[in-house]
Amino acid sequence: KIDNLYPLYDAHDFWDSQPVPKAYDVFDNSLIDKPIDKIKTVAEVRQDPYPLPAGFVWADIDISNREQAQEVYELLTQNYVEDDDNMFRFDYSIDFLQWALTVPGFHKEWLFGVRGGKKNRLFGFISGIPVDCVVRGNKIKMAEINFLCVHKSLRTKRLATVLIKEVTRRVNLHDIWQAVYTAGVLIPLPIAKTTYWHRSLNPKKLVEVGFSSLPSGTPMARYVKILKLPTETSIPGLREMTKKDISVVCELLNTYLTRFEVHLEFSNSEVEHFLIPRPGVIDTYVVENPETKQVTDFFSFYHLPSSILKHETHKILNVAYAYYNVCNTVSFEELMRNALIIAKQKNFDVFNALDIMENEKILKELKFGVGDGNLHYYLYNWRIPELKSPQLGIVLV
Ligand code: NHW
Repeated sequence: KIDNLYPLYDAHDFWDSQPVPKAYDVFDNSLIDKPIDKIKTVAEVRQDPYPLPAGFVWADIDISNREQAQEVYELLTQNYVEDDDNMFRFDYSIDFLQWALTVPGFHKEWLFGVRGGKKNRLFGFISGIPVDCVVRGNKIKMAEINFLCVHKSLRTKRLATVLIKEVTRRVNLHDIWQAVYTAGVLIPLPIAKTTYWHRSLNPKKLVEVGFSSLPSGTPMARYVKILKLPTETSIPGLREMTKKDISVVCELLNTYLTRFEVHLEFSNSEVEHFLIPRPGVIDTYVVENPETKQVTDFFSFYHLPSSILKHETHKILNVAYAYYNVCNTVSFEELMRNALIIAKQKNFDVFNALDIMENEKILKELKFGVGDGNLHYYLYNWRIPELKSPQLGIVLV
């Protein structure tokens, strides 16, 4: 029996019916590294969409279409994830949503929502994208599920469970039986619990909006000075990633990620999609040796602002999130310090990172502070023993 961190939890009417590990499961070695459900075929998958409450219909969303993307954007900016104190809410941009969802090989029917009311408005949304995930050496085609959202006026009516069942059905129709997802909430049962860390880049604004507080006895001027970064980067040959770097970066990334118990495997076209810089969405910088012209290291971060919900003048918090970072010729600390310098040059207020991969090794040195937010990682229909954050090599946006 393997003890897990979550021995007790409330009854979960929905999740208890799903192929996810339960706290009361006795971990038996013969059950590990296998699906939880019995093996099924596509022919056994329910053919019709799940029924919705009267007045609501399923609607595929063409996220490449500006108007439909705008509808998803509005649903999410007004109803998506908030912090525990309801001070900030994610504000994923339209460009970001299009980037995150129209990935190579995406299935248009995995991006859908629920419409209803007189104006046929969007009241709910969920998305899946196809990924190749490697879990403790087993390569599995999975769906990465994200952007589950139900309008605030329709909460606690079990609509989320219908969205989840429907996305499961649509994924299963592609002969895919596993999924990976993250959530702040604790449900049955995470493979790991990770923690957000924050590096203040604009400490004055962060204190003003209540994102952080001044350490007691420290005047603002001193606090600002402690957190000051060099204005220029220090790594020779650091430059933005371009298309000619795709195959080298793909090789560097895939090689690096094999160190972790759970990671994705990227194709060249996925590296092109996910890492080539896009204004307001993703930044990637490579280190090119000035003599040999070899690309040896890179860092990347994505742009995810939050709406500031309770401040008179500050309305948007500009947040960069660590994405994939690989170092070979410079120290990880120097690489990430350069990422912070670039983020500061680009006017971000704060740089966030999870304690996954090797991030823990540099967080304190680079003056990140631990946050109050946790992010749980989950696998659907695949059982593994519980992991520690540094064993995870996957970032969900
Ligand atoms: S996590 C972000 C989720 N979104 C938000 O937090 C936005 C703000 N909140 C809402 O919109 C990233 C609503 O509160 C939501 C719940 C929609 C969250 N994951 O409809 P009911 C993702 O998008 C369970 C999973 O009454 P609601 C990942 C809850 O435990 N389950 O609730 C998404 C309860 O079940 P239980 C969640 O508040 C992964 C049931 O929902 C959840 O009106 C999805 C209550 O439903 C969450 N974040 O709407 C799973 N939050 O058993 C994918 C609550 O406890 C699985 N619940 O009674 C894989 C599928 C594919 C498989 C393919 C093989």
